[in-house]
Amino acid sequence: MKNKTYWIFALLTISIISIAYGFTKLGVSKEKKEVAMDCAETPNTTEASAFKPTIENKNKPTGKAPKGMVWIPGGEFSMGSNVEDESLCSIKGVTKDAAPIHRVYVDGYYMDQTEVTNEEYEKFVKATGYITVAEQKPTKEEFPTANEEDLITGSVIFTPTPSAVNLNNFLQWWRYEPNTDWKHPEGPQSTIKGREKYPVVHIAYEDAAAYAKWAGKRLPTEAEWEFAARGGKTGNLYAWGNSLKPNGKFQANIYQGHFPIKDGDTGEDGFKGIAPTGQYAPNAYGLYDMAGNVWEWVNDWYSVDYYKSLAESGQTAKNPQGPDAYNDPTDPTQIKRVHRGGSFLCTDQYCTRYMVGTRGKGEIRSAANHLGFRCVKSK
Ligand SMILES: [Ca+2]
Ligand SMILES: [Ca+2]
Repeated sequence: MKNKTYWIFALLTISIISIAYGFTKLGVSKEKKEVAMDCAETPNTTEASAFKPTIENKNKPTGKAPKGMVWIPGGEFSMGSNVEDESLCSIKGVTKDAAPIHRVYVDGYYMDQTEVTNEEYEKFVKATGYITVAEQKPTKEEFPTANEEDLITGSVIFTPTPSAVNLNNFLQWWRYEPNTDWKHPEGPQSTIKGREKYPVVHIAYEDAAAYAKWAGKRLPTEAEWEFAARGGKTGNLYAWGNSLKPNGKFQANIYQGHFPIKDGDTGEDGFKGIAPTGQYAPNAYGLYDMAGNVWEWVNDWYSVDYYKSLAESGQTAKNPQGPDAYNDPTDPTQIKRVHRGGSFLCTDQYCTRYMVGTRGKGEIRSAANHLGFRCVKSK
């Protein structure tokens, strides 16, 4: 597997993977990366007071919401996360890019209730003939040093390891698979037959944006995504509340068990791997899977210090559109936008980004089998 092609694409896709697991680059010590950690189910919430109350707008549009969408009233809220809360087991500060908590206002909008599904994406492709990035042959311009025979279409797939591994190198459980794309989500022999209601995956940023435009919608800003995910509540850890398993029941499709080994995912939440959309209760706005299942593209450039700059302004940020440019010092050559919500691979052993205030990031032309999107529409 570790031939030249593999590494070319490992490089191509490194940021999308590091998003979900970005702390691999944050210098976490080896001792703390041992897999069988004893993680608290619910992180410390004693500092939640940094959140001020959410104030929803009162005005509502007349008429019905577009099919499959719900009205999100917008308003003023506290955005971001408390670094001390957003821990990876005992490793603090892994999501420091989501701090500090700062005040934001967004206008109201409609939002898709679910992640965009395969059948929805198929309608778009049939109507337009659109070809996704994963289906496009990589070019010499992108990879000037690659051999011609190594430039093949494909995407990245999670591949469990045969046995326990140290979690310091995500390339152990991700592989570039040729001829893999949204129609072949688990590899060239797989299809989306029977997966019509599953979220579309292997979607790069431009693939998501193209669908949104065709549908008369757009991708949410990061602020819109988080306002919606919080469901009008104030300062919760999750889209549904502060307990990961209220009454002992999981509320999202994430990962339980020993990550990332073969048969390690116990599926205690009802699903090993990806699930059809809408299998768990919606949040207070009627949105499904705002935590887990697949990561979701939003429109903002990723900048590690964007929240800091908004907070330092001392003002409520009005309809923030993201920073003017991307900035990720851990990976400065990769052009990235933000992902939100975590995926079916997020676990308290390794990626807690199903927490509602936390952030992900991804190289804009990279995709994987845990990355999709949903759309919004202005009134
Ligand atoms: Ca699961
Ligand atoms: Ca999701």
